[in-house]
This record gives sequence, C-alpha cells and structure tokens, in this order.
Amino acid sequence: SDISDLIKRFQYHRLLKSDPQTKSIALLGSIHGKDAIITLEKTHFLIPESGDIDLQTVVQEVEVIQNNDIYYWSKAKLNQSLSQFPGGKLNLIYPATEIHIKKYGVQKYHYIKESPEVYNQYVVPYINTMKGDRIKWVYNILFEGKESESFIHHDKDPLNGFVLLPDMKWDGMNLDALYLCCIVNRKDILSVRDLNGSHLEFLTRLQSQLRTITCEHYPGIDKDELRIFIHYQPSYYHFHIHVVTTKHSGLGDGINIGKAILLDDIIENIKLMSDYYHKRTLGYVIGENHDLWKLEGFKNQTKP
Ligand code: M7G
Repeated sequence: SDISDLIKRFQYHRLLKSDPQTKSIALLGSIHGKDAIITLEKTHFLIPESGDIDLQTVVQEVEVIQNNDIYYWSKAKLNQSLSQFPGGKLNLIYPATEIHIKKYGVQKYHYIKESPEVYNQYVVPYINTMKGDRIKWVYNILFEGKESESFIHHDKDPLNGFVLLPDMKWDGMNLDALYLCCIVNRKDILSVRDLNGSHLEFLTRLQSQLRTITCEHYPGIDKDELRIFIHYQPSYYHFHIHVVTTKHSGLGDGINIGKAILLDDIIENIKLMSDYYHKRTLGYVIGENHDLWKLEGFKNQTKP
C-alpha cells in the first residue's frame, strides 16, 4: 500500500519520544493490527541557491506574543507546499519490530567501555542475531534495485563497489541538512571491530570517492564541508558510512561523540596499528533499551 493509505489507518497508542531540539516526535500506533512507528519532524528552511529569502512568501501571517522597547516576538504561520516548502517530514516503520520500538523510545543512556573480551563474549553473539531480515533493506538496495532511482552512485564491483544514496533521514531537498548513506557491496565487514590494516586501501579510496562524488553531485558543497563517519554500535551490521554536511551539528544522537567515529580516524588508527580495533577497549554510549544492555554480564563488565 502507499504511505498516505497507511497513515490514514494509523491508530495512535502512545508517544514514544518528543525532542524539542530536533523538533520531532515519535509515535507508536498500529495499522491493520500491527505495530507502526511514525516519526514526524519539522523541516528546516529551504534556502534557494541565490541565498535570497523572500520573507513575504515565507511568512503568511503573524500574531504578536509580546513587545518591549525595540524587541518584538510573535507567532508565525509559515507558507508551506509539499513540492517547494514542505513543513514536515514523516517517516513510517511498518510493521515495526520490538527492536524499532525500543530504539525510538525514551531511554537512559550510559557510557561504557567495551574490551575485546566483552566484544567476543557478548557482542559477537548479539551481532549474529542481527543478520537476515533485519538488514533486508540493505540487500534490497545493493541487489534488488530498490531506491535505485535516487542513487547518486552505484559501483557493482563486489569488493570495492558501493552505493551512495540519500539517507532516510534526509528530505532529499535541503542541502543544509544533506545526509547521505554509503553502503558497501562486500558483506564481510560487520562493524568497526572487523576493520584492520588489510582494509587501508579500500577505506582510503572509498573516503576519497565519497568526497569527490558528493561534491560533483551537489555543486553547492565543498570537499571540506562533509563529515564522513560510522556508528559504533550501529543499528545495522553491514558496513555503511554516513556522509553529512558539516552544517549539521546534531540529529538526535547520531553525530555525537560516543557514537560517531570519523572514517579518517579509523584510517589513521589502522595505519599506525593494523589490529587497532581488534585490540582496543572502545568507549561508547548505549541506551538502556539496547538488547546488549539487557545482558547482566555485558552491563557489569563494561562499567567505566
Ligand atoms: P546506523 O548507524 O546503522 O543506524 O545507520 P542509525 O539508524 O542508528 O543511525 C543506518 C543508516 O541508514 C541511518 O542513517 C538510517 O537513517 C539509514 N537507513 C535506514 N534504513 C532502514 C534505510 C532505508 O531503507 N533506506 C535508506 N536510504 N536509508 C536507510
């Protein structure tokens, strides 16, 4: 079914999260009796390439809140249109799994230190449960032509190839909020823990291609205006890279320290020491809803 059909049938259950900083909410509900998550986000302003903003078209109506001396503040009704100035972005996950519901819910976060021993004992078995259906969307992109109309780049080489495409987090229009996702074709890298000196050339070439391709595709963006990073822990264990404009300082916790690792840092580290990510204790932030946090052993052995 198409998204507007599904949304009409959405039956609200409860609010999962509300974030004033990103001006977004996440709702849990059901459609045809199955769980569904809707995230609704107010979009950023679309700045035309000329940089000129016509206030009269942007603002339809205002109503004063207060004024004092030379200061005025008011409510504003903005002019919106789906094609030019959509006021919001709506994402739907349907049917949503328990893992999705937990991920989008309010939770407490903890800083932990994961040793290689903890990684082997708890994280590896956990990652093994996260294969299959959970990354179907990845294989759909790589091998089934899904989303191919919006691909920015597709190199089918099984070892060095990758797809670069707009991330689900982006509205695809607003360059100030540019967010791309690169998914590599090879299936043998599940997380940063798998990277070592043997991947040096692969990663270096990939990073340089990502910069070149992105800037060729979006002429308004320069090579030094991109943050290229990965997540640990990621939500999906098939190697993928986040390509985001430096203008973006935050999008939930996705760009935060303790979650995001610059691809350049990875490259430099494995250049110095091939098995860096094999041997290192990694510090990061994890939410209480994460399945790893449910494991007593993991919880106890990762205290900082
Ligand atoms: P992650 O670090 O594994 O998880 O990144 P995160 O969601 O906690 O950041 C996965 C990235 O892939 C995220 O930036 C998602 O927004 C993006 N993403 C996830 N899905 C299911 C899709 C999808 O189906 N299509 C596209 N284009 N991007 C997706």
